[in-house]
Amino acid sequence: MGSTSTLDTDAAITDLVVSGATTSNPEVVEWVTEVAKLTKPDAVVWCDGSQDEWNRITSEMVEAGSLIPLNQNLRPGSFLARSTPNDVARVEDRTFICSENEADAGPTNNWRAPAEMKAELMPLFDGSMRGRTMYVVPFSMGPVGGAITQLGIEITDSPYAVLNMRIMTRMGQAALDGIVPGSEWVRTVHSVGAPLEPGQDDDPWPCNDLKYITHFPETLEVWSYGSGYGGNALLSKKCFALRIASVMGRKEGWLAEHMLLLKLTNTDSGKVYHLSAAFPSACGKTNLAMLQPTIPGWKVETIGDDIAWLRPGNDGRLYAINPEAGFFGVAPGTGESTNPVAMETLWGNTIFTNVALTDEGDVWWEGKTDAVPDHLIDWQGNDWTPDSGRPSSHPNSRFTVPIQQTPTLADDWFEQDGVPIDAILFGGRRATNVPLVARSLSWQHGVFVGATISSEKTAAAEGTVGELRRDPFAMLPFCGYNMADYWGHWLEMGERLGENAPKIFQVNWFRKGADGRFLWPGFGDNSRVIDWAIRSIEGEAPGRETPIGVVPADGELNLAGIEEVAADLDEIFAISPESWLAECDLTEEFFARFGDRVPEGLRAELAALRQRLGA
Ligand code: OXD
Ligand code: MN
Repeated sequence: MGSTSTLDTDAAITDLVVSGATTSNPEVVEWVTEVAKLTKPDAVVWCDGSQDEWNRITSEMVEAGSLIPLNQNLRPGSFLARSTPNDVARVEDRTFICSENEADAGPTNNWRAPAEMKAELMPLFDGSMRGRTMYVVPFSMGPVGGAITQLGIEITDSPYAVLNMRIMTRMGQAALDGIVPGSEWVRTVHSVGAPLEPGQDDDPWPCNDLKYITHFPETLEVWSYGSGYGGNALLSKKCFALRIASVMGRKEGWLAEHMLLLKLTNTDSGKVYHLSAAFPSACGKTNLAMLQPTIPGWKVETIGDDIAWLRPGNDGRLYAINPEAGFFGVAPGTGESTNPVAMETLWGNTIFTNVALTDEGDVWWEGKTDAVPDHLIDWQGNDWTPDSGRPSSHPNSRFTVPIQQTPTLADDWFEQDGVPIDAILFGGRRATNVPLVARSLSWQHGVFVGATISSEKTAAAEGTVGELRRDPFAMLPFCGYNMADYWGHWLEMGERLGENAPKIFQVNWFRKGADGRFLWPGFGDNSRVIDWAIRSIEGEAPGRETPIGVVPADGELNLAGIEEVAADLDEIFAISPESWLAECDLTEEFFARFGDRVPEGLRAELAALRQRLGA
């Protein structure tokens, strides 16, 4: 291509961007122009988040064969998308933190120098949107103008990503209007990496075998290439709201966490509490976010199921928002019996991805109902029967649904400046050692607990203290900087909050008995644990001190209606000093990975724990 034609192309592209621009902020227009000149789309659309826009994009995608409209009587306003089998989940080995210094990414992240990564990426993005429409998606994480809220823009060539972003964020003109010259906002660029030649037929799910999910925390940028799926493509979620935001929070004195948020109302006193909770994946976070208590005395309402941003307020307490506006939940295992609230939430206006299609034009997945349909079209578009010998839906199949459809949504989700947090729970999936609940002895001890959360991988590991997978704060794949510095930031937050700091609890719903059976019923009965935690904060359930924290004293845990569990309480709360000391050795090994960046306070907690265990 000669220089004249490049100039012509650049001028034409600039015109495409500028003619449709819905902001006069030159910083935004220049950035969008720059990305368009690089990626060379055929068209540019500035999204406004309207229903008309949704209708237009869904119609175009149905026409193109990328979305299947579901039966409007059974699942109004809803669609099914099927990805290709090589694009079904987050790709952690292709996820990079590109800080200037490798040590700032830390040993738990893949690192690349920013200039080196940009040099590798830019040739891929060059022309990557040819033959496609480039969408400019402005979005707000949190209520526009809120004290904890942040703004961003995603540029994407995936209409599927646009639709999902409209559900998952407050997307549209109000967010764009909030991005004023000189303000801080996050720039995210996404391309499926599948340019089209003139006349070339498109794939229903375009993507590239080569994938890059890259984060530039010092310049607040995300560049994602090659995948159209979930967290790889909806850049507001894990990329911005966790990896980039965790770095912003450290610099600016707040926290970006992989936590659900709950509102609890004591129906006798009317007193309201708020709780946040971090759990690694596959620990029932969405179920807890939609908890239906099995004991009287509490009303439990949902604020968030995945991400919380927390910031000290003017009164010195820690305030939290759910920065998202939708759920991107795992479908399999979500069902009438396990999570009726989620099933009600999914009545319509939902995008389903990689689940099965019923003969009636509705969706189905493993665990949705006890009865299994006789015939389905599976997630790959093939006939399926119960004898097929394979699941009908991909294990990581998803629903994307507006949070405002949740029947148990708390009005607090709308709170402009968030809600004050009373308690923080840290949970893992542990068959052994970790009791049902224990209150931390101090904020510093609670940070130690969060830093050492672990799960036992397989049944083979049961009964031993080996084979622990550490997932500190459930942030292992999501912390945008050195995990040890992150622990230090949490310790500093505690110093700043002082007396106002929320109380920290360790929980474990998954302890098993010597006979291999789960000791605790879980699900709605987890309300009994929360009930004890709140009463312990109020001083009504002082508990019993053990080496690892304060556990419920005899009679403090409400077991009305599940009296049979009383027989297992000794096992549920058993603390074996030998096993715990062995676990301390593993913690020391784990800390050693971070060298001298581990905060002194956490080393002190490890030493104190060993001492309490009688070492
Ligand atoms: C998620 C995850 O999808 O944590 O929320 O992986
Ligand atoms: Mn998550």
